This record gives sequence, C-alpha cells and structure tokens, in this order.
Amino acid sequence: MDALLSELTAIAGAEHALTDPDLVAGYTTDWTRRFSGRARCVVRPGDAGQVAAVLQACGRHGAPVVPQGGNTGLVGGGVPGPAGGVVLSTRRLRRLDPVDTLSGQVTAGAGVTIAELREHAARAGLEYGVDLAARDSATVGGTIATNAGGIQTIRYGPTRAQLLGLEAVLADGSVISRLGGIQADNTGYDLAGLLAGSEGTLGVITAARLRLWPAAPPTLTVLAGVPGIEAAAALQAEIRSLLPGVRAAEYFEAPGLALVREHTGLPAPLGREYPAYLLVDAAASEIEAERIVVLAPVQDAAVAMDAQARSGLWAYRERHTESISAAGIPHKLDVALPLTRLAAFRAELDELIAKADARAIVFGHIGAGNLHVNVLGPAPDDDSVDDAVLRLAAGHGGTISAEHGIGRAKAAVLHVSRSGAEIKAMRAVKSAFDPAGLLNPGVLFLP
Ligand code: FAD
Ligand code: 2HG
Ligand code: ZN
Repeated sequence: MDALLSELTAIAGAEHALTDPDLVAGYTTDWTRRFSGRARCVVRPGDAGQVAAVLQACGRHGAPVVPQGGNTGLVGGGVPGPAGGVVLSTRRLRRLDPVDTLSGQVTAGAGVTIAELREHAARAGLEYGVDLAARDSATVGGTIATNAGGIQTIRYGPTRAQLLGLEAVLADGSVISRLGGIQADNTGYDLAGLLAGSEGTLGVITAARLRLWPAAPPTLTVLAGVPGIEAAAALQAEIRSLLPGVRAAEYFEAPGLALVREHTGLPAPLGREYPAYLLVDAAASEIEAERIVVLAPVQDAAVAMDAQARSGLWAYRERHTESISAAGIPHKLDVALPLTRLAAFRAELDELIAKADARAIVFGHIGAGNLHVNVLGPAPDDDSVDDAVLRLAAGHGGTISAEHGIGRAKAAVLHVSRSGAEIKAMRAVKSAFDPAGLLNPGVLFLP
C-alpha cells in the first residue's frame, strides 16, 4: 500500500478509503459521461476533523484533491482531470440539526441531499428555496460549491442567497466555521459568499447554515403551447404580472419533448403539438388560475391543481436531462441572456447548429433568461460548437454559465465572460486560499 493511502486509511477507516476499481468507478465519471479521470483513491471522511487530516496528508504528498458531493454536476468539476487525484467524497457529512423555527434557519451537513433538506424543512412548516431535478442526489455542499440555481430561482434566488454561513476546511487543513446564523454581520469579507460558486477550488464545505422560507406550496401548474421563444418570454411576463405567487417559469421545445416522450413513453401533453412550451408554477387560488387562462394570451394549456397532476406536467420538463443522455453524450451549455435578446440568440443558434451538422435541444429556466443548450453530435472532446455557442451568448450580452459553473468544461473560455482584471483578481484569491494548487486543479482556471 502506498504511503498516502495508508495515511488516508488511518484517517477515515479502511471501508472509506477506496481503491477497488468497481467501487471507485462511480466517483470518476461525471453524470454526462463526457468527463472522467483516474483517481488514486476515493476517501470518505466522516467529519470536518477528518476532512482536515485528509487535506493535510494530500498536501504533504502533493496529491491533488477533487471534492465531490452527489456527482450530479454537469461541467466535469467533481471528477478528476488528466492530473488524477484523490476524490474526497462528502457524502458521509450527514449532520442535520433540528429546524430553528424562531429564525427560520437550519444547519445541514455537506452530504445531506436537497430532497432530504427540503423534506426536513417541510416537516417544520418551512421551505428550502432551492429545488432542482437532481434533488435526490445533489448535496448541500455541491449546490453551494456550484451556487446552483434550479426551478425556483426567480422566486428565492440561487443557493448563495440561502446561505447565512458555513463551515469549511481550507487547503492547509484549517477550519473556518460560522454557523451561528446571525443575519446582521458586517465583520469583513463574506467568506461564505466567496466559497459559494467556488467549485471546490477554495475549500471543502463541510456544513452550512441555511435560510428557510415560509412554506407557500404551489397549487397551480400551467403548461401552455406557444409558437416560439419570444411568445414564451412574453407569456411568462404577462402571467407574472397577473399573479404575484409565480415561483417557476420554465421552457422547452418540440424536439426536447419528442426525446422525453420517446424515453419515458409519456403521452402528448396537449391536444396538438406546438413548437415550444411554457410551464409555470404558482401559489394561486382557483379563481386566480381562471384569471390567467382568460387574461393571458394562452392559446392552449393544461392546468393542474392537485399534486399528482402537477408532477405529471412537470415530468415533461424535468425528464429532459435523462432523456437527452439516453440519446447520446451531450455537450451541455448553460447560458443566460437578457430576456430581450432570447429570440435573436435562439434564431442565430439554429444557424450555427445547422452549419455544425449537429442537433440542439434547448430548454431551461426562461423566467431567469437561462437556457440549457444541449448539443448532440460532436465528439465528446470536440469543443468547437461549444465555443461558438458560448461566444454567441456573450455577443448578445449573456453569460457562459448561468447555474452549472465553469468546471473543466469551460475553463478554457472563462475569458469570454470575465475580463482580464477579473480573472487576475480571481486567481489572486485562489493563490491566497490554496497557494500549492491542491484543490481541484484544472477546474475554473486552466492549470
Ligand atoms: P458534485 O457534482 O459532486 O460537484 C459539483 C462541484 O462542486 C464540483 O466542482 C465539486 O468539486 C464541488 N463540490 C462538491 N461538493 C463540495 C463540497 N462539499 N465542498 C467544496 N466543493 C464541493 N444545476 C442547477 O444549478 N440547476 C438545476 O436545475 C439543475 N438540474 C439538474 C438536473 C439533473 C437531472 C442533473 C443531473 C443535474 C442538474 N443540475 C442542476 C446540476 C447539478 O445538480 C448541480 O450542479 C449541483 O449543484 C451539483 O451538486 P452535487 O452535490 O452533485 O455536486
Ligand atoms: C435543468 O434545469 C438542469 O434541468 C439540467 O439544470 C440542464 O441537462 C441540462 O442541460
Ligand atoms: Zn437548469
């Protein structure tokens, strides 16, 4: 056994320092199957003290560390790159404190899943603001590290907006902990905010203090057929002006729906087919529901008021990711644009994809201007279409990552969305936190 492995085994226990290829396999390939690398081993520490000891041991041996939560990330940031490394899985960090109903807060370990956290909050009559289709596997730590958005971003903001403090282990093994939940705290740099969206490059998050919201469960889901993206953007704005309780405004198109139906066997959602669809979730009464169907320019819509019928409509949107993966290995591009530029971007995207002889499935969180462009056709290591799509989005005043992050997938094109001065400042932060470059080399910045 090599010296590092015997140290990691001593820290976490033999059953949590894995080298058996069958056990390691699930940690070294990402969800899309586009990114994979070799791991020297997978270590699963059980508390922050063990995380600190693991980082110190890896630092002494010069072994890069790849933090990993639920491994649902879509930009290759949670699996080793060509340099290999030790995968540090946070799934055993399962602390889940009782909900503090007086302040509407909870402390959760990094390895708690979003579904578990949401259920825990719901049992106390409260709601965690972030929700996403990967809820059963995506973790508190992973969603903070990517600043995940999800289907309720237009209502509650992304993960960073839920964060009141965190506990994390830095590259040198020091532990920073701020889990007191004090909302009014102006004592210097917001380290929790900085670690949110840092994609495992600045520290390993071990727990977080999170804001909860009064539960206002959605009671109404509308799925409307529309002629295209411009109409969808206009309709969601109209509905949001009529209903104050809108919490999700989602978009998909006929080609994506066809893949979902092929993969799942679901029937057509409406009486006839449309080029595009808008899905809206709202906390609304039956009278308000009738009002939107009458007042908003909805041509054809399915309206669901009970939980089962609502989740039936949501399946058409939420099952896109798995259905696309069943059709091939997608290039996942996650752009956001000003709503006024969506239609122009969408039209030019079609031209670009046609020239590349590829196929694009477009869907996303239209209320936030966030489109997921999934390109099927190019080889996994051919980035030419990716670059063109990201530059097109930037050319329309958009960003190359709305919610999935930069990861390994977009490290080479960070400069498309960030100025030289911004990248210099970000690299300075990275060097201050992790001077030896131990944590996630190749993620966010090229090595
Ligand atoms: P991982 O995939 O394990 O890791 C992601 C990144 O975070 C990596 O860079 C990793 O190094 C780092 N990391 C993980 N844990 C820690 C930690 N404790 N400390 C420091 N760094 C850490 N994303 C959205 O934003 N919105 C969506 O709506 C959405 N829907 C999805 C639907 C499906 C079906 C799937 C498969 C994915 C979806 N995603 C979505 C992407 C993914 O779920 C998110 O990026 C999520 O935040 C990843 O969480 P995770 O625990 O799986 O992290
Ligand atoms: C979603 O919104 C996720 O469903 C996944 O962010 C997007 O698969 C994708 O590209
Ligand atoms: Zn998304």
